[in-house]
Amino acid sequence: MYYQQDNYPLQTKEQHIKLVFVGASATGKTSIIQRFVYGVFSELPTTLSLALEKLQLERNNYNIHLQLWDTAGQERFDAITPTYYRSCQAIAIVCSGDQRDSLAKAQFWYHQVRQYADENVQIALIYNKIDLMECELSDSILNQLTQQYQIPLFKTSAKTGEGIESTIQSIVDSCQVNENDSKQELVKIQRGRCCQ
Ligand SMILES: Nc1nc2c(ncn2[C@@H]2O[C@H](COP(=O)(O)OP(=O)(O)OP(=O)(O)O)[C@@H](O)[C@H]2O)c(=O)[nH]1
Ligand SMILES: [Mg+2]
Repeated sequence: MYYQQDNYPLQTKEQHIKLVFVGASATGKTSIIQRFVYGVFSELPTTLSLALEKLQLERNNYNIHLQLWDTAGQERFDAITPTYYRSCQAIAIVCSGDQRDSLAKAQFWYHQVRQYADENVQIALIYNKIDLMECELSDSILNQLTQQYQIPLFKTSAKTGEGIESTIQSIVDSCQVNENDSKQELVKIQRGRCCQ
């Protein structure tokens, strides 16, 4: 419960946000989520089934129940992934400079999301591994794609943490019902994890 200065209880609104991460294998989906939720970066096995992180976030008068759905990027799982789009508010499509085909794969995911997800779903492109010196994907190619699809582009490094909080914060913002609320830092107050 949150109180205003005059001690009248402030009405807290609840919001549920399901954010699904898709993208080619080894672009860093799991690493981004682990960095955001636990603040760590470590070598992880490839994802072979859906992993789900649950967080409760406090933001202004909102109690946000955020679910981060981590999908398997290997092609053999491509047919399963759309089943996770059901009732999701946002989808983050991840690509990275060291995965040569990951932008083409991002285009594939974009069209699949448009086909299977709710038409109001928020879609974002995340370009991960910006700490790497050699990047296969130029800014102009990335901007061209995001302009064409009219989706925002975020740049992150799960390794250094750069852009991780602000990216997820922006995606959560885009799902917020009341756009007039002033911005505050997300405060993580609860965590939970499960797998399927
Ligand atoms: N340099 C660098 N390496 C990263 C970064 N993010 C992830 N990696 C590495 O990239 C590899 C793949 O990372 P994952 O997070 O497992 O990738 P994923 O997209 O979840 O892959 P799948 O589970 O197979 O779909 C691992 O070796 C990570 O350590 C980053 O920001 N910078
Ligand atoms: Mg993974």
